[in-house]
Amino acid sequence: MKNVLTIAGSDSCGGAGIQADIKTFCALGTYAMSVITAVTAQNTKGVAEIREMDSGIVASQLDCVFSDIRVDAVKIGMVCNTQIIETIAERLKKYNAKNIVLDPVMISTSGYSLLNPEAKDALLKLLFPLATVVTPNLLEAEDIINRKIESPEQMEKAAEDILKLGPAGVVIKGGHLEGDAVDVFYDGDNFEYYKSKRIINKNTHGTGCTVSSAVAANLAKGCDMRKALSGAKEYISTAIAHGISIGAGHGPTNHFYSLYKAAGIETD
Ligand code: PXL
Repeated sequence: MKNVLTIAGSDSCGGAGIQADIKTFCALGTYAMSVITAVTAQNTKGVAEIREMDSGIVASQLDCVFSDIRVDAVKIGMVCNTQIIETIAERLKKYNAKNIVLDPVMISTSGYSLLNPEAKDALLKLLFPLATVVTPNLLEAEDIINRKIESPEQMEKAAEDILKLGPAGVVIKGGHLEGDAVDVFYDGDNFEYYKSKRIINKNTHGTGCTVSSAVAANLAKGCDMRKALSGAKEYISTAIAHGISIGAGHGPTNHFYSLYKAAGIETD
């Protein structure tokens, strides 16, 4: 079995962050480990409060995992601040981590800041160059390149610019554009398009976390990048189509749809 590590924040309502990542790793048949950067108090309606971990305990969690266990892939989500980013970058280099999927989490869908705005530079300078692939959504990509993206052509140009920051690959998730959900991947050689029908479902909490974790799990299992991305797209499409209606706001996606279905457990 392959081992996958998430470095991210905890989501008390279980749909995003660490919880989404662990569910995804397990659903895709890998062993899940977690380094927690922050605890968020939130539900389907939004974020109430955040406590960032100090960078010492982040370092210690990383040391414990990497000094003992083979890590086949790493997913990075919410990283909070410059000190935590510096710690993660230093440890990932020290341990020669591979298959690093970086989801540049900045603002939650409900509008709450998950990255100190002053830490954006550190995220781009220290973590982007270590990434096998970065997975911004349209809004995050706009924030990274400081301009609007309104068409697939502009997504390609944005992917070129983001690649210059040093990751080996970039996938810009176009779910926020109108029409089909089209993701654009670029690795400096070719553009690849990943299309899926838009699924109308309000239960989309944790979608970004889930996709990036699925890519990490697939890379850990030895898929090449194209297979990892297409498999992740397939997994998230099913998880959104069968999203779970809990709470008054945006419920989570359904990480274990196949398992629940096989067990005869009603989730729709
Ligand atoms: O989807 C971004 C995200 C990442 N990490 C945590 C979150 C969220 C969104 O709510 O709560 C912990």
